[in-house]
Amino acid sequence: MPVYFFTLLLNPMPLNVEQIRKDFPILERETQRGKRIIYLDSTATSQKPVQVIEAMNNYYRRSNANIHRGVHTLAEEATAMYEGAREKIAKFINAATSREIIYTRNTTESINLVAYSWARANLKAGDLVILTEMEHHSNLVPWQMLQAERGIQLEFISVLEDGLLDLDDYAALLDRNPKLVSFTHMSNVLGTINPATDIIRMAHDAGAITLVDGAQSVPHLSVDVRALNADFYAFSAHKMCGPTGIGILYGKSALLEAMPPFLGGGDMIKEVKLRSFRPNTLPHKFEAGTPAIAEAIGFGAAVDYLSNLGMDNIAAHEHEITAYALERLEEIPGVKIFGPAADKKGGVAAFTLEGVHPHDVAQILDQDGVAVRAGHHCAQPLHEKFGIPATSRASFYIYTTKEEVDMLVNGIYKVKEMFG
Ligand code: 7TS
Repeated sequence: MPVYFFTLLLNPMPLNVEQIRKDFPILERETQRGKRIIYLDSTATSQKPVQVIEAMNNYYRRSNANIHRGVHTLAEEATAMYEGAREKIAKFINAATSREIIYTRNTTESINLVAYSWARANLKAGDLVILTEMEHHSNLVPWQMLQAERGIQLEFISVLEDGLLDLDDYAALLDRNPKLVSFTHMSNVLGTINPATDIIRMAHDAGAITLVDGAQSVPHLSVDVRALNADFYAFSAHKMCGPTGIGILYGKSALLEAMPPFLGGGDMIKEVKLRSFRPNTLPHKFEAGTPAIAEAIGFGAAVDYLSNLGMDNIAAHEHEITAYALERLEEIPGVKIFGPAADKKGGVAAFTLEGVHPHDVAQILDQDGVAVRAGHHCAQPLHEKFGIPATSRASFYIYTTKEEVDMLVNGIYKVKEMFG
């Protein structure tokens, strides 16, 4: 049986949430109605601490220049900052070398990079790719596009009623000689933390390679790509205190070396003739054109920020908040929560309220400054599986307090009153 994450957290240090909140200027502002912002939408994007905002500001104020192309002071400084951030990110997920860290725009682009470069070079008609029923659209649509183009087969590990993956179903699919298993480490709706180590080991035993969608795991858990033995691992900066516009594809260097480039242009080449080119070495082979330099630097600052807090401490804080939120939400008659119990999930509570559309719930909560998201959260097939079009979703991060959860709960009681 898989060992679930929270049983592994030993002696975490409590986060000083009051102090942390002072780092996030946005948490001090009020809505137009004069309400304090209760930000419960970090699964969509996290807020940004001053340390990240200042790192990007400083780059533009002091060191702005294009990278890799100049020998002047500013170009060298900018290049060192951009590459320094890559080193920090490599260390953060314990990659063997920063050559395995490819800057992309976001998780979505990272997955598409694998689908375009690795998959188009390695998959042919009839080849099987295994996904799960809980995937975000960004880990479904690229494979559906490849299916239409190449005739690959797609199969999906079932999600059980309690929000966990059906690993017996997975074992049966592995008998069919899959080439790739691509799955989310943590669901953005159910919050389920999937047993990634086991899923990857089983895939390897069956001869498949693995791609992990880490959009929700890297911001919230301590992730070690080498301990997981993941072949590819994708995540976004903006969900982990960093800026929008930058993400990472981690890949084992042997795989990345063998892959054709994705986008063509400047920086990704060693040499260009009128009719041919030689691609650059890793990681630059996959980074065509002027990249998001300020964003990479901001990403490095975000990694420093989270590392200083300690990822195990962050996970423990979120676990405490989530357990409290589930307990309080379950008290409310008519509320149905989706996903597993708190010890098997991250800081997400997706729910429905009987007789009220999730969008109405979100809109009424917003009147009191409580920011939750409503909709299918880019996981439409998962909602279909549970027979609902949408949920309201509250999500938690390092700055979330129990008082904010109480505000959410009070707000839901108010919604119930309004709808009789
Ligand atoms: N995978 C998962 C599990 C996600 O939660 C998201 C974004 C993505 C991939 C895509 O990330 P992006 O940075 O490329 O956009 N999830 C959400 C969400 O839950 N609400 O808004 C975005």
